[in-house]
Amino acid sequence: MTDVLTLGETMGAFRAAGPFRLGGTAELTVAGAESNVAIGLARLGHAVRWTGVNGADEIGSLVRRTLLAEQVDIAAARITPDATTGLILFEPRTADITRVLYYRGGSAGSRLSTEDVRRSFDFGVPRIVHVTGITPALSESALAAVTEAIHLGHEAGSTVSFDINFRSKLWSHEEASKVIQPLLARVDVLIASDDELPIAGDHRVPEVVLKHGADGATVRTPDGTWSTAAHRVTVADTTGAGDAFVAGYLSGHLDGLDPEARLRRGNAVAAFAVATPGDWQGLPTRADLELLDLQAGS
Ligand code: KDG
Repeated sequence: MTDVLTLGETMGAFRAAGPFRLGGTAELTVAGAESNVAIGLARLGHAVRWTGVNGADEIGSLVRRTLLAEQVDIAAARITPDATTGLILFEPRTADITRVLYYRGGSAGSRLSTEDVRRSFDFGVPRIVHVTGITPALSESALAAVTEAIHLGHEAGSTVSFDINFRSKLWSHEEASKVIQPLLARVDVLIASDDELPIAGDHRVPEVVLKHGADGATVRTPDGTWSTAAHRVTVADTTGAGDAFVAGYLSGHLDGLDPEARLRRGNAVAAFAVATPGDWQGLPTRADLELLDLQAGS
């Protein structure tokens, strides 16, 4: 059984110690918003499938190897000989500000297609389909893939979750609004940061989750509105914090938690993620979450 299906582009990621223009050493790892969520869910014991396309290259192998090591199912992911795996460069300036550079135009990941999505559903209908607003910005075929994932998820009775994840280096607010708003007609859970919400325009998504960063999060459902504060932790790197929150929130959905408890789990997962440098490295297991509960109770 698949708990969550997510799809998108996962790239090779270089994380420098300082400004790239000075040269020096950089750590090589992988990054991608949807695979960050997948790793977060897998560490919490959920069955997650990630679908994407990588090149037949060493960076593509690193992506696949990393996801396999994190117990993410990549059975429906594809390797193409026609393009190379994209790259993302993270240049940390402060704990809160990281400059991002992309080398992903025409990448293998941007070749994601509706066939990839259909193949993913052949492996089993997921309880949740999770997509983001990054993928539709990559190419026409990637937009078609996201549209198909939402359609198939909706038809099959999966909960469809959409995180706006606006990336200004990929498109403008206007372009994003035009593409994303029609997609929301079949979405059950909309996730956005406060500044991203206007991109959604007038929509009828029943469950809206707002990420307020260090100020916590809010959820609005037909039954009411709840807000919770974020945990106070020493921040090493906020990259991937939103994805971590989403992993925790969706984990709460899968476990049947009430809206407020879902927010609390999202905040707890995000607290672990920001305490460690890297997008996903600090994501917690269930045992880690218990440590946080113990500390709160002491
Ligand atoms: O959400 C963290 C992301 O910034 C990162 O993993 C890269 O997916 C990414 C993107 O496309 O910017």
